[in-house]
Amino acid sequence: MKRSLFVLCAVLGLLAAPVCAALPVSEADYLKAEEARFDAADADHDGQLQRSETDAALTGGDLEIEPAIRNTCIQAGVGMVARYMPVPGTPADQAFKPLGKKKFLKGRQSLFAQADANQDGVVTAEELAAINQQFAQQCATLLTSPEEAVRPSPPPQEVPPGAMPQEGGE
Ligand SMILES: [Ca+2]
Ligand SMILES: [Ca+2]
Repeated sequence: MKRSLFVLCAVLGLLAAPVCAALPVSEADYLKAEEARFDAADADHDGQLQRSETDAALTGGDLEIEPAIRNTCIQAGVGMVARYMPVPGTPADQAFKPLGKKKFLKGRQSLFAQADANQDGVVTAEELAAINQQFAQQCATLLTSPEEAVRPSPPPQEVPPGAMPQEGGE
């Protein structure tokens, strides 16, 4: 884990932004920064990201997914990147529709929630490394066995009557 985290930071470090220095990040700070990144990427200021603008918004940021992993996920059709950073010339690219700010921020929020494994409202460098690993495995699996992609998620676990699960905390 330590080693892969170091490699991740080293790779991201080469791409200029001191990504790992920004972690841990709170959800509010993250979304504020992402909104600023959306505005910067929206070159023609029409509130939507056209095809030429999405790469700038969906790469970089505090919760950057390692480029090699992201590319695997694009090929596997996973996540916002697959839809809004499609491979040029592919059917997904032809079907591209501009990405509005609300939808972009919703996607970023969902990435944050997924990365925040212990749900304390903060994503640490360790949690970012873990989510990278998770995406790497998930996307590689989908690429090698595409039938997994259409399998519905398992039904929620049944709770025996009378056995009330503990909710929340504090
Ligand atoms: Ca635009
Ligand atoms: Ca956390």
